[in-house]
Amino acid sequence: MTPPLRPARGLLAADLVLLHPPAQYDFRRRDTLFGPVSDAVPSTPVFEMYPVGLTSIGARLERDGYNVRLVNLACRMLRDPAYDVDAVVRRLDPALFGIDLHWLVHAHGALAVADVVKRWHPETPVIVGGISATYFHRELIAHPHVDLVMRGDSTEEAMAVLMRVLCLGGSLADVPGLTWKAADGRVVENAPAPTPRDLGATALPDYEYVIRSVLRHRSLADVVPYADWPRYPMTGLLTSRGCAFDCAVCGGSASAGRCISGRDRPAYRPADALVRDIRTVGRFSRGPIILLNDVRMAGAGHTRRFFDLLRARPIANELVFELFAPPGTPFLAAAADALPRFSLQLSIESQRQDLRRRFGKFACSNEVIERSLAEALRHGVGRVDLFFMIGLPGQTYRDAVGCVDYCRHLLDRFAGDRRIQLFVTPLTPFLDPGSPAFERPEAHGYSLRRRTLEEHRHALTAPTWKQMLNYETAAMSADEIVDATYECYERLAELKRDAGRIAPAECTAVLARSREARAVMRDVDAALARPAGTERDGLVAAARRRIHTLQEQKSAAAEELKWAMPGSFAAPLATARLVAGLVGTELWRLATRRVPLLMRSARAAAARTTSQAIAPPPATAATPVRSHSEEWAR
Ligand code: B12
Repeated sequence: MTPPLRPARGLLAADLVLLHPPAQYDFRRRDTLFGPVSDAVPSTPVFEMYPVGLTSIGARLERDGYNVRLVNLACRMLRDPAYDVDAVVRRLDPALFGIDLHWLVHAHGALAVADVVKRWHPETPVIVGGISATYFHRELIAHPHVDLVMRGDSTEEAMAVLMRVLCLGGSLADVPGLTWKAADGRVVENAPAPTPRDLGATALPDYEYVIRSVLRHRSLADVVPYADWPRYPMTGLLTSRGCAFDCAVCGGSASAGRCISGRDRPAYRPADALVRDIRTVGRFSRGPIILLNDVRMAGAGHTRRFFDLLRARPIANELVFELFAPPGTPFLAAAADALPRFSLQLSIESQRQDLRRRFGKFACSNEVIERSLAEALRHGVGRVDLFFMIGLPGQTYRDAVGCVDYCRHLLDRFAGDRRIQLFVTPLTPFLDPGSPAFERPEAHGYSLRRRTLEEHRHALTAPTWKQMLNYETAAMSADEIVDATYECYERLAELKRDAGRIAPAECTAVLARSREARAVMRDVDAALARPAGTERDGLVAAARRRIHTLQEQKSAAAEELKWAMPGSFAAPLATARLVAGLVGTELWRLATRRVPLLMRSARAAAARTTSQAIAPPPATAATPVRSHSEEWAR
């Protein structure tokens, strides 16, 4: 069907505005015990980091002359309590609004932001995309404020087609991977877009787009990836889309990729392009760069070329490698040879080899892991972060807390070498949709407490992370997962205190915080066990007030995860040269791409005689817009 034409207007005006929502929309008014939900990432529980792909969509569309503006609403709301989303959205007037629902933790925020957009711009189409949007596209399209869902893990080309249809004319039926509502209310699912085989044309993220966007919209705050970034500017680069591993609980695993995006094998960023991305980062940051997804998945030739290029022209930044199997000596030697400093992140998940095998990663023996650690230390690794997880398939309470004993063993074996950093976090809040365990819970020893998008959206308004959990395991109830988590936190803090890694006062603070969290959870449980009514609401509200204080104290684990940032920003001259170059390319782009697009768009608008509105959804299919106050008592 032919949607109404929405011509591109103005040299600098945005045609597409991409909004990144907070996980829970009204987090500034609602006290929630998020506990450890974001302890393993730089974000807060608001999950203010936007998907890297928003920048690659921006970069791709800008090549065709469109202007794409990115607004990290989550981060702005977090950093400024007075930030008024309604006022900001009201002032924007693009041809299309995009909202990411990449991570399921944004289920509440994404739909609430769609409501805000439609409040001020009822005629402007709203598109939602990302891994979770793809998985739940049928449920999502039934929402009255979602007009379009873009499916797939690589949507740059399809978004270019969609923008052409909206701004120059054409049919929505021609947009690959689009789920949309036809004029008669029918939901139409276009055939999926082909999944690209490599990422040669796609930098993830595209930092040049980000810098151009800052210059054009004169706002750094809109694109900051997480709240702490200005103080702690860590950068990341994604080395692939899709994964060669098939971890039981991962929504980005090989089988999840097939199930969600129809991807049959990973697409890699070629070594030359990856090294170019690293050098681009090096022109504005001297901080560490983390390479996400195991760079070795692309094969030995790719890894060799990667290190050869870095050796040929050395960089100044530390590289941090996320690895899914222990590194061997050749890899470590190459890294030590090519880089000024390198570090490793290894999520070994459990001290038990059989559980690791069942999980799908680090299936080797502990001895192999430890030999690899010894080699890494010998090759001068900067630090090695070792992660353990609670809530694994087949893992009992004893296994879960037993990881701390193994941590003690590692400290003994490596004589307390401070480069080895130890972390434990629960699988929280959700078992990922599309993961083998979500799709076949019984086979993997899980039972699901929630399945639909609406159930997850509702879970995100719960008073504590225990009610949010969407799963239990055959070996551990939600209560046990929570208890094991706090016991691990306490024991690990004591271990680190005994090893002289944290001050006694810090350990005491962790223990006190953990005790208070357990007590609040007990109160919430007792309140929720009562019959619904004002008494119950009052008790939950009282517990939420205690949570307010608890949430304000920062998590020790989140702080330890931070890297030292020696001279985080690059030499001013290098940055100035980069910026000057980008100003030049932006002016050239406006002249050679934007102006012709504006002319074509104006001609298309003049030629269009009839238009058809994007139909409202059929009344029966629509999910009613919920008032957020009807849920768990505030
Ligand atoms: C890299 C990564 C991260 C990075 C973040 C990178 C980033 N900023 O994007 C880090 C390590 C910080 C991270 C954190 C988290 N992650 Co993560 N992460 C991944 C990983 C390894 C790769 C993701 C990927 O391939 N992206 C590339 C593609 C798929 O996405 P993209 O390029 O960004 O976007 C394209 C499309 O998705 C789509 N799209 C996305 N958004 C939108 C919006 C619109 C409007 C449109 C049209 C299209 C669109 O178009 C884009 C361009 O083609 C996957 C596992 C895997 N192998 O897939 C997990 C994964 C995505 N993460 C996951 C989770 C759960 C998380 C956390 C919530 C974990 C936690 N509790 O802390 C946090 C959330 C952090 C936050 N938002 O603040 C789950 C998600 C499951 C689910 N359905 O919810 C995954 C699948 C697996 C896992 N368990 O780690 N993650």
